[in-house]
Amino acid sequence: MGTALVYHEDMTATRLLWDDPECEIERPERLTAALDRLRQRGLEQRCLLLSAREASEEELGLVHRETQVLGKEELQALSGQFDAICFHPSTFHCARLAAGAGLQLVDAVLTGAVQNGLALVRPPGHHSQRAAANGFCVFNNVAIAAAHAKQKHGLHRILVVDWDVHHGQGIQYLFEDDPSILYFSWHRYEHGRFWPFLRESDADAVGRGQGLGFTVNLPWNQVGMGNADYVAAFLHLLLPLAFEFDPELVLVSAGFDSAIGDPEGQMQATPECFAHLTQLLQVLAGGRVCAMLEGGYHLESLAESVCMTVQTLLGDPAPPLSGSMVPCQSALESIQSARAAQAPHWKSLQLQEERPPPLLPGGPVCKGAASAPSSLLDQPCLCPAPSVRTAVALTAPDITLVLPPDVIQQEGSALREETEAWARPHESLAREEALAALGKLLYLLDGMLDGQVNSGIAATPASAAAATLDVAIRRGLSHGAQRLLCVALGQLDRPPDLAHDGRSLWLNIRGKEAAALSMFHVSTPLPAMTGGFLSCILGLVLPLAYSFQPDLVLVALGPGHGLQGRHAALLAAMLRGLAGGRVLALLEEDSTPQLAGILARVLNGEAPPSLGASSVASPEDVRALMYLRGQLEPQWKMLQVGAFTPQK
Ligand code: X5A
Ligand code: ZN
Repeated sequence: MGTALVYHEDMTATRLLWDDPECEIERPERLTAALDRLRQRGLEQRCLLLSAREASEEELGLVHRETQVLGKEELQALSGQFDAICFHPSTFHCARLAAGAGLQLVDAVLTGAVQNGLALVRPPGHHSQRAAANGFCVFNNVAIAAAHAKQKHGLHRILVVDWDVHHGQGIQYLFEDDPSILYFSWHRYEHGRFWPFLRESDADAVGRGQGLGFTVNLPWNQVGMGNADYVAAFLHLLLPLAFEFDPELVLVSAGFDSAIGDPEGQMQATPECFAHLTQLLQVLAGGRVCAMLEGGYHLESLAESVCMTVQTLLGDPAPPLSGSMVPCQSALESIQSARAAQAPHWKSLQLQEERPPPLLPGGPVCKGAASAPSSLLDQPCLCPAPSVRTAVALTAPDITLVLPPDVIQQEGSALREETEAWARPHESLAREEALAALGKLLYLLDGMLDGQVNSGIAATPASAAAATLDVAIRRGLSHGAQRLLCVALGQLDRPPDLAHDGRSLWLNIRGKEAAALSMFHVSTPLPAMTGGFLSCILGLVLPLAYSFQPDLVLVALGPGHGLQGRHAALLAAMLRGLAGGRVLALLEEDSTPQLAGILARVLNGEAPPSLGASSVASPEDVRALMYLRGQLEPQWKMLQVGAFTPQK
């Protein structure tokens, strides 16, 4: 399907003509630095290049009251009428190109010409208001694109994610009473002491009238927010609402002044974080994501972050995040206050705002903070990009029909003697079929551990699923994986003699009750409905996984896993954010080719199908989640959502 890159070099023309320390950071080099880096990395070449066109008067009129063309001498005087604006003779042309680029991108995505894309534009847009330029922004590119998607394409639900470090108050004002546009913005706020110094940037501004709950503000009250804070904000605030909203299109106000090194933002998130944010958004709206550049003033950080975003739009797996994944106290307070402000308007937040239930009686208490493998967590788990993104080692011949051309069908098997040696302790692996399947799995796993293959799918007879998984875990740990995450669905027991040494984290989703037997051995019931499934993924699986920072993920759909195809696809798509996408899915041999096909496509970078309007999590699902959160939060910090202290 592809990724569009919309650009026009004319947008480098507008620049500062007089001294102005506030405006000087918004320079033409922002675009050239980003574009040069995209070229250097071979990313531009992989995109569909679209040359930006000017937006028409009528298109600008979707959002703006009137536009005027001025002579040069009037520009400086006019600039003085606005906050943080410096006009140039070319500004209007550039601004019309910037707005036009957004329109082209939305058209390309909504007509199916591409799956997603990025518009590399100047001037930025999200501060611009109906009749006022503001904060380097002339026309509100994203708002115009949203209005156009509604008017020309008939869309009813558009999610706007504003990850720029400033509050896009322009977008908020334009859509504050519009329930068809869910606007999310995080921003440096410092209790109102940071530009644009607005009371309405705080978490309690939630929209008005019909639009109540469709404005979501997450104010950062301290600088220095990093990867853990940003990912936590997505998992615990944005994504629950976004899934409930079920957008048809995602627009991103992609400002990179929220990245490390930026003089405006003063934040700490590394460029890789934007790969993760992008990947997390790609599970929405069938993957229809249109990103438009907003701020970003540190050229190096900007260029890298743009590359990360484009690379992820192209379907490459996100590189592992560096640094410890522990959100800071101030971030947790902000996330909690935004959740509290939104809770009246969103079912997915309501149940979770209740007091946590007491610990289940008689359950074993989780211990393990002392055994947290801090030294292991410091080790980088970097591997060069594998030549094969996804390989499939299956026996069913009709699988080829549903696979994209770049997914490799693996023929090879591990050596017979070696396979037998691994199988020996397991009675269930004695049968020829089981042994043959194990040989294929071992070969695939070795390819992944050697760095030739990024992700894969293997199958096993149902009767040998547990034993095969046991071998896969051991093989992974003895052949290079430092930290292995195993997400096991259905009747699969944790290998009893697997050490609790921090090198593996076992998460079983099935079971009748939630239990944390140690911080590395967690079970939770499989929720029946979509709402419960989503809160399990966002509230438990991903926070555990992001805290653990695995370098290999096994996801096993064992006997009685009970997972629908679209749910399995979503789980795989989201687990792909871990371990640099090094994910091995293990299926039962009699799984449908449809299931294998959809998992292969998702592991290969395709968007999972959207889940549609979701039901609410059941009280039992919520109880299980709250219980495990209470048990595990002290060890796995990404589970924290703020404000609630687990009972000791
Ligand atoms: C788009 C953007 C920032 C304006 C800052 C004014 N604008 N001090 O990042
Ligand atoms: Zn900004």
